[in-house]
Amino acid sequence: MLLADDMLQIKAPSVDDLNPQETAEWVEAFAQILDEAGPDRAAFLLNQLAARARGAGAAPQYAVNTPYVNTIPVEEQVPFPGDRALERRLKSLIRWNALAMVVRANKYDPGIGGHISSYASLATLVEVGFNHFFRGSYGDEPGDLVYLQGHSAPGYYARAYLEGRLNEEHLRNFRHELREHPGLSSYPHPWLMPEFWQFPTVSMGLGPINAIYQARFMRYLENRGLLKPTPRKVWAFLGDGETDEPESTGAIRIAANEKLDNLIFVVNCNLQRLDGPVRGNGKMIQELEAIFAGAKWNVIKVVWGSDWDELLARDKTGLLVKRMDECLDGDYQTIAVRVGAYIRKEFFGKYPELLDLVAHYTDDQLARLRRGGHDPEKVYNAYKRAVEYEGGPTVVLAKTIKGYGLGEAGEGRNITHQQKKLNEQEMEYFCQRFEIPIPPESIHDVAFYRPPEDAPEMRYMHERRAELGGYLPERKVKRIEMEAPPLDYFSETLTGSAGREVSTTMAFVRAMTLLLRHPKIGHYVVPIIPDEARTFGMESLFRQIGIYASQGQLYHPVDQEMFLYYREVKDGQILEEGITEAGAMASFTAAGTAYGNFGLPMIPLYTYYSMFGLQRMGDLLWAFGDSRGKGFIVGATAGRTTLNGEGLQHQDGHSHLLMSVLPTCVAYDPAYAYEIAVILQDGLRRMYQDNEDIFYYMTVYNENYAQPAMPEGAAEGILKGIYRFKAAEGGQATVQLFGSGPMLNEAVKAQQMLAEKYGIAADVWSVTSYSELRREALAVDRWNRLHPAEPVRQPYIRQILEGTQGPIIASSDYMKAIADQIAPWLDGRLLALGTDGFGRSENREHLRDFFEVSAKHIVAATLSRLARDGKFDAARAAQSLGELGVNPELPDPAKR
Ligand SMILES: Cc1ncc(C[n+]2csc(CCOP(=O)(O)OP(=O)(O)O)c2C)c(N)n1
Ligand SMILES: [Mg+2]
Repeated sequence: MLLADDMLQIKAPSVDDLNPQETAEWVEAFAQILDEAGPDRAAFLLNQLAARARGAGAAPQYAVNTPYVNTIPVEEQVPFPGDRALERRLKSLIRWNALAMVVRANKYDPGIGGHISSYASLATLVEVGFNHFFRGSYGDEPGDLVYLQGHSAPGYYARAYLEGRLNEEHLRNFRHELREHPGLSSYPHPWLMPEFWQFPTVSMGLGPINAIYQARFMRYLENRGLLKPTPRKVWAFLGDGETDEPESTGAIRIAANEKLDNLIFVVNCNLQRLDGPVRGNGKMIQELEAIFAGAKWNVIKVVWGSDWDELLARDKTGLLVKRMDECLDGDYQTIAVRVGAYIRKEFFGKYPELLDLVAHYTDDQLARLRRGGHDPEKVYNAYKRAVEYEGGPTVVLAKTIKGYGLGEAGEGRNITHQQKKLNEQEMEYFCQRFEIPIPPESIHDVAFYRPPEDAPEMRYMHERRAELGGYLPERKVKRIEMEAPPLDYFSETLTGSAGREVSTTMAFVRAMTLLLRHPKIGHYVVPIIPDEARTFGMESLFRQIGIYASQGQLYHPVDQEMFLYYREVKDGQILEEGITEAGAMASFTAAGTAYGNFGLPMIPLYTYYSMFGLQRMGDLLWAFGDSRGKGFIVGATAGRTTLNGEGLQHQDGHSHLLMSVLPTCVAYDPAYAYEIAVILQDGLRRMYQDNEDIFYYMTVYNENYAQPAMPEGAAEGILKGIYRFKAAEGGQATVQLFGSGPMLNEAVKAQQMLAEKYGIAADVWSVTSYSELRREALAVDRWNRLHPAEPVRQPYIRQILEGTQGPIIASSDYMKAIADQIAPWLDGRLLALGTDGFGRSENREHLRDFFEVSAKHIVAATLSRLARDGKFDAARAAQSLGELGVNPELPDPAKR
């Protein structure tokens, strides 16, 4: 306990004590300093000694751990300011209603699920927050942002029920979202309950990483003068099991580096996850302390309740702390469920002195010694310190018992996570233990209970929330009032490049630059890049709008003499994230939901290396959709054959397939600069002018080619997903060539080859979005299915192709399944070419040959298909393959 404040404990040296008397003198001298000059001075001296020792090669061994006791000593505690009795009453009622909600749901709908035990362990941790800390608002400014542990949702519903924000029908309809009455979703889902839930936290690990970047984004908004600074905090409640997800701890350094003292993590250390103990053989709180302290977080451990204070005070030899330190989590879990006699024997009985220490305690008293996370006074003090702490983030590690209060029904058991049914005896026990005033027959019915409005606890609850600025969780969204710039605003990208060869990446950067300069909305734009700005040709933005750095630029940049130097500024606009696609995605989430959280219509444009982005952050994207996030995601260096040289792990030929599964994602694979401008403009209109809760995905490539001017009237087709780019010259086309991204150029080349070499007329179409075409067609099909007596409707893809002839040969830089999405509406005419299989390190020409998507392969596929259709001589088609340089006997690239 010597250095609890310093968070460093010097481990016993590994050599034997050669001079015990000398050691004793040193320890005594130190104790005297501690007594007379206080812990700060003592720690200072130790640090001085340690520095000297290190300099002399006598470095002490360090462990980033303090003893297994509370960080805040009793003498530093402040008294609990609330009404303990009323708060206990409220908490008990919430406990009951949460439990009743799950038990009832499963009684009438077996197997419907729900969780009891997580909230049971968390109740004190969140209730102290609700009664004393979580701000609903700061006047007319938004208040705290609280990420609640997802599967403890019944507890928040139960509180909202007491608050009168939900009614009994809601509670009865927990997990019955599709029935008559308003239902409650299983977990926090803003998509499903847009006025209640703010943050979808249930996929473990996403809450913590999103909370970190949320806190940072808040600072970004403040530093850029877009948001008034207030003492608002971001709170994230997470499970101890959840901390095993890499996302939970993977970004904690950022929080410390950015000095996010607006961020508080609370880890509910009930020592259990779903199957069993989190660290049966270890100590989760100590492990987390080391990780967070090592990352320079302020760590506050709340291990023991007040009942232990007296014992610890009498423990003059440090033996009790030693026992606390050596007892493993697996044993703590066992102790939690056993009777007092067991605890006496197994925990205290290890040392006779400890048995003496508790000799005057009854078994009952021993069994009731509480853990810190169930003691409001300890929790209050931890939160108070966390809120007041300056200069960095805080983590509160609170020890609790999973299923607290469930008794035999599951307190601390390994099965507790999935306990959803309690028998009547168990429910009676619960009601007794928490003094729930409902008659026995109502227990049988699993009735909910809400005291009359004028009951003291109800008045207290409302008063507390009124004082803290309103109820939580709540999602209040003001309509965005923004006028999207007209398409003309991007006119320079619409008129073509006059033969100059530029990539769509450059075209996108140009369009983004124009947007950044827009007088009304430019300042809302948030360019987000995980360390590839130079790859994408965005470095001019460094100078133009600066890289956000909360502390400015404290060093002389190596390239300061250059015009485009690496310029970090406090009010910089670019979020340069470093190599973390997940972190960048969390920033994108904070920015893309700022319209809801802060009433600021931020427009994030997140550009990443397409292959690395999506595969890593799929779950974060799903949560982004759930959060009703808006913005543009740009997959750059796209395409399995366009990104040359890089190879298998770099070449993306499938992100469009992955993106197609996200219900609110509108995905495009544009070929030309003007298509990008049309998509960007319409995205701004739909998301920020018409307030649609959708987001965009667009792939851009690094192949340079001449950008044509926008054909008249193409905009509608670009947005719907297809338009005729180049009709056949001279005569009706007998073949239709579809192309996307740079492969549209291959289709144009193929069109020319077909005409010149084989006298075959083909139309060329630019397909900007197979997924949008499919969605529209599915919607039309659905309408037709549900209205069998009405005249049949045609999907857009059929309307646009009406009157066209011949097979359709589609080529893209993506897998064949992308084009196959619209096959059901093409009457068997579609032949898709694509880049299925692993990529290779090669140049574009060889890659396109290898994957059979180049112009010559499009020609070969056309002839082959025409031959099969009886429209072209089969022998000549076979011979043509040779002429074209297509070797039909090569192995299938999809399998190589
Ligand atoms: C990514 C992910 N994997 C699995 C689950 C399923 N799951 C829900 S709760 C849970 C156990 C949680 O344990 P812990 O984080 O310790 O929380 P506790 O319930 O103990 O408070 C699991 C595995 C999930 N929600 N998310
Ligand atoms: Mg747990």
